[in-house]
Amino acid sequence: MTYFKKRQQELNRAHEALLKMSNTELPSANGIYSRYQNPVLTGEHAPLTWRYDFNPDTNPYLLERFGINAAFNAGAMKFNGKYILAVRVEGLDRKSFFAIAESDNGIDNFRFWEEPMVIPETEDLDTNVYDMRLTAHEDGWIYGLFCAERKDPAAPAFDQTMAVAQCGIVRTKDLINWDRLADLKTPSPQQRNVVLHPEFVDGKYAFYTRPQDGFIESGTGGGIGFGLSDSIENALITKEHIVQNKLYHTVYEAKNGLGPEPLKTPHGWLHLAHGVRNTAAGLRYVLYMFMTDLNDLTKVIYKPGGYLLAPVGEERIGDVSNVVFSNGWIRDEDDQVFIYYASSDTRMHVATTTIPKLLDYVMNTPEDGLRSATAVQSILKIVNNNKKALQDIA
Ligand code: M1P
Repeated sequence: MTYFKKRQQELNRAHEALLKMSNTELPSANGIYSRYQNPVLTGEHAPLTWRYDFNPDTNPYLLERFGINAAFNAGAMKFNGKYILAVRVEGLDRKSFFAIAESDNGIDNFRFWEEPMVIPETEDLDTNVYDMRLTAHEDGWIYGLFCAERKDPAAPAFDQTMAVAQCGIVRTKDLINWDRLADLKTPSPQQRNVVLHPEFVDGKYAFYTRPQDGFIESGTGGGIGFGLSDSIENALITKEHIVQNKLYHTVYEAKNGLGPEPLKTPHGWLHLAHGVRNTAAGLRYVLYMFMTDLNDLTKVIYKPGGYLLAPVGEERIGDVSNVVFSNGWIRDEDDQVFIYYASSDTRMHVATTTIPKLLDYVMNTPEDGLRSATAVQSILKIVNNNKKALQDIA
């Protein structure tokens, strides 16, 4: 057998073994959700046909021609009975693009479709695109809202880092053919983490935004915002209302941003978001939840204190360490919920739970009293309740 053939076989064998690897639910310590043993997607899951030229004449050593660095921050939805992820795939060249991966059960055997997504551009060409949120809107379209990043035209010649992030919008009916609409316009110079609400509000399109002064630093801006637009083709928000602000000495002290589209329940809209705080070791990203009123989307009615999910073990290590980030979850017909989250801007994981468990968590976890003394009071309340509860059981 030739060197080429042998190497091709070995590449195929290892890749198939990775794609067919099953996942195992891990015991849940907090009872709220279960993690799984393996990531559901990594850069290594990218099809070999994207990465290698399999023509022995043009690639006799069968070298990798287009390396993939990471697969993370995926939007999610159920489509034609499959669990679909719209993954942020990042090449070795640091450019991200989107690609769909699907699985039959949502926890393992995710496979990328044959080709990455082709996203049309506006006249203002995108340098980098990432973090797509999928929304099946009641207008009948599936929307993908993502961050479109370009070099800041105001950057001085020596500065190669200043960038402007805006919200790009695409829509589709089949997840294959995507139309690009105009970028969302808002009063903020920077927008990331924009999410489209699945229902019309007062006959308008409703957006969750994240206004910021700078590309990295939130500055005087920040918080999870909310705004309405008459049109989706030329989306324009003139007034942003802050729903969830950054708050001193919380897990969202430095910045926050909404994750996936919210889930409607009889009690209110369930939201998953990320919160960021600064530490001596750099920024730390965790996931947290809150609930808004069914009739007033700007009114937070429950906000459990602290985080829902923080990076543990190998999740803590990667390209941008100490980060978990989620922009996709799927609620099944039986109210099972699949939370897709990325760790350290490197790989994708799943955590499973149910709507009743999330409701219980969001509605019954003590709020952050914002002081050490109030934390002790929260514990004492539980301890005192337990004195009676445990006596009743005994
Ligand atoms: O590197 C962590 C995350 O940083 C950004 O999120 P935010 O805008 O909230 O700071 C995004 O670039 C995100 O993709 C990334 O995971």
